[in-house]
Amino acid sequence: MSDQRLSVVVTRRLPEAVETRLSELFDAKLRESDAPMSRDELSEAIRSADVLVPTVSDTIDAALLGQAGDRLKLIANYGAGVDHIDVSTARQRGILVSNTPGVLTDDTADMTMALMLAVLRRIPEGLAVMQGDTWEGWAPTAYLGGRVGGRRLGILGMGRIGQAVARRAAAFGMQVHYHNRRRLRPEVEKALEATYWESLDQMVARMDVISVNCPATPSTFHLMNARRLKLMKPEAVIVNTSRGEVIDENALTRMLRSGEIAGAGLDVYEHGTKVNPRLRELGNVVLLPHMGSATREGRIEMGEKVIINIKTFDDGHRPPDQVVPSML
Ligand code: 8YV
Repeated sequence: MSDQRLSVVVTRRLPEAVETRLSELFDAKLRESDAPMSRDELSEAIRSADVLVPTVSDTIDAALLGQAGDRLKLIANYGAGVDHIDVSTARQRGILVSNTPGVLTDDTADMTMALMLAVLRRIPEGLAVMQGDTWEGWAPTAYLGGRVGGRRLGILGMGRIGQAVARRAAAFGMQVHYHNRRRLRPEVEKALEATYWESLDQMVARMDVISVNCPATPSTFHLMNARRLKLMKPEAVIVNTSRGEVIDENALTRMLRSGEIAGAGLDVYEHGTKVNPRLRELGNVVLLPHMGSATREGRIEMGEKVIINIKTFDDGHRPPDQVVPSML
């Protein structure tokens, strides 16, 4: 370990146990407010820190990185997705980037299933009736949804989270299909009982449920664009717990309104908190505020990963969860 403690700036409030440990190990500057940092605060942080711990709510772009000076050596992201960080520019400037993969896989996959069930089984409608005290009693034809078992699920992006969704979906009796940049190794594909589609168009056209589980990169931007959304069967639904940018939100909203797509379960949005207001008005969508990985356990484990990445770097090694542009 170096003699001087690393200056670590954390951009958001984190669970207390994580903040305590960060303060024990490093010269940690913790956030006092619940709000995200302003651009000015980020700019100050990036100039004064050896290590920055940002989250998905911070845009670490080339302009910001241009202000970094010589001090900043590591961006230890608190989260798995790094689409808000310009990893290539960071690399050019000799700044390492790390993330927290693995520890939010199961929680995000659970939420994917929760959204799927909520949309197919009309859970929000039932909830509204009970909360509004307007329930008129059981009826054979009331609140009929679609059976989950037997439905064809097409997973778009078969990384850790996609595979965790596949395992859950199989346990629900769904038929699992997937599209991915690279086909899985035969033994993995077999264990997941998943059918690979080289053509995303062909997969989309045949599925009952589409689950978006790929990261946001330039090549996945609007992968579900208007043309592809139109390929979906009118009775199909789409779920997204990944990143909003993968779906053309305006096109999806139009098609949900017109009934060309039966329903959607969304945890993430194309323009962050600026959710298309028309989406909010629809009865066939379930909207969540980016809470896919929001468990107490997961948030602590994310913090532990951040700490290991910083500590390993401080000890003179590469952080175990280093992200390099070729991985994206
Ligand atoms: C995290 C996420 O909560 O890890 C990710 O990529 O999208 C989230 O579920 C968030 O990133 C925390 O920074």
